[in-house]
Amino acid sequence: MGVFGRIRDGLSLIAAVKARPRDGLSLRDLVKEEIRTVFAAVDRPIVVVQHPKVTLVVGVNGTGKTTTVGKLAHVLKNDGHAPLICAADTFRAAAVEQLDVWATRAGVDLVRAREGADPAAVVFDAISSGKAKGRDPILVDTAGRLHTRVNLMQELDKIRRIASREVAGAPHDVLLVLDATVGQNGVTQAREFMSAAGVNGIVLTKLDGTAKGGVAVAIAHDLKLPIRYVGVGEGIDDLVPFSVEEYVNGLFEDKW
Ligand SMILES: Nc1nc2c(ncn2[C@@H]2O[C@H](COP(=O)(O)OP(=O)(O)OP(=O)(O)O)[C@@H](O)[C@H]2O)c(=O)[nH]1
Ligand SMILES: [Mg+2]
Repeated sequence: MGVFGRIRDGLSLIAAVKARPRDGLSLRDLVKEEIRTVFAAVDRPIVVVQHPKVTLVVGVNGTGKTTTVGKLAHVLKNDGHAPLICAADTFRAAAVEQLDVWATRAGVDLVRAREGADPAAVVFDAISSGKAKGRDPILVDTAGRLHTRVNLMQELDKIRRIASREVAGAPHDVLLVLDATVGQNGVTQAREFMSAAGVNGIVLTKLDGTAKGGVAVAIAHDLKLPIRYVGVGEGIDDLVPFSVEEYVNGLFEDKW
């Protein structure tokens, strides 16, 4: 599949490329330049007025939320931060156990509650514990949910309300974890979670497979959301900050 196939939703991108003066550049270079422009326009830093920073990780079932929280704790710890993981997926005991394994791997503490507890209450506990122990940021893993499940979306709302009551401006970061293999469906998921859960950034997982992640351009272009990290495997070192250059080169890896 050619690059234009991968960025189907980027039709206006192609129009923009056509409108550009060629200046002797190849079509490929013009497209690359246009894609860089799209990402540059949405690259804005997160302002944290009050600490600890609270990062909420959300998304539909099985996209890689829990794995991402574990890897992210590892990345941030290596960067000199002291993260704390909060297990706000209280539906299944197995979910907390899975996160516990990741917390141990990353060498960070986990705040958990009994199975079936109110996720917002666990977030409250984690923020209190973070404040008391000087942990920052608080990384909150949540249960997978479809945006159509009103009660589950209200649960996210409650988590957000509690967080903002405890720390001004929290949650500072609401990361939607998207499975790159779902293709352009990701745009729909992102749009829904953006309006229902205040998503302000994307983590694109499973880019180690065949997916090229063309959806990233569409999300940045259509929804003005930045891609913060990409998941490139199941190991602890397999989360990397999104790099526009690597991404653009990846899109153009094969001949077209
Ligand atoms: N290859 C690959 N697999 C990944 C990546 N991220 C997550 N996975 C795998 O995807 C599966 C689901 O990951 P989880 O982290 O449990 O997903 P989740 O979103 O927490 O799932 P729920 O809590 O059930 O909604 C696991 O088998 C992970 O190992 C990635 O970047 N690459
Ligand atoms: Mg999970």
